[in-house]
Amino acid sequence: MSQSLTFYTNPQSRGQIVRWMLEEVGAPYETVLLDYSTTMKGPDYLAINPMGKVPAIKHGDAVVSECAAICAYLADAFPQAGLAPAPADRADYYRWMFFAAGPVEAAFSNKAMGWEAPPERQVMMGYGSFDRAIAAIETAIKGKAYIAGDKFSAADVFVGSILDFMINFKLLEPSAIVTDYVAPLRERAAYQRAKEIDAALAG
Ligand SMILES: N[C@@H](CCC(=O)N[C@@H](CS)C(=O)NCC(=O)O)C(=O)O
Repeated sequence: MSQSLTFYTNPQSRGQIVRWMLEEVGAPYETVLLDYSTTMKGPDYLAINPMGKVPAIKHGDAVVSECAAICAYLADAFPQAGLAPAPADRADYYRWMFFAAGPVEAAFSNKAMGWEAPPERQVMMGYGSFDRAIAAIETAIKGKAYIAGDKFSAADVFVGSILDFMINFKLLEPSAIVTDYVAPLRERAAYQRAKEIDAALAG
């Protein structure tokens, strides 16, 4: 018998990344909707994610939080979906997923707050500057449909979502390189299903 799969989210959150991944995986899952100020900070959910943040998943007894970790976990837990390269071919897959989850996330968060390190301090910042971080991502996607090898993977769900998010929140004016990469991802049936589900839940 397959293990239960529960998705903890709020439709207006980074949970949209995991919703897209879940729709790509295609396995049945139950959604638990949480409210920012009440249920997300209640003891039941803090036992799932002590940060009191969404998203998180529970798969059988395994709990995973952090969007990138959830995407990578689901790709491995459901190999039949074909969303992770073979272990020997995961250099770009790990590299760019971790880069987007760490340095790029920090770069856009700081930008959203209106802050950037002065040039002489950028040597200390994991992302250097916002523009440097985006330029690095562009080297990985230039002229390519997928960021890791020649097949769509969880890395495209995560990196594509981060780019999509920055564009939607007007933190990034997309270059032709970024547009050429993101536009076909937005056409995917699973992406569109996920967005429709969250839009309907957000009301
Ligand atoms: N690093 C986390 C970030 C999760 C996060 O910040 N979620 C926000 C919504 S987008 C949240 O739950 N905020 C509620 C709070 O901090 O109280 C991830 O990638 O999953």
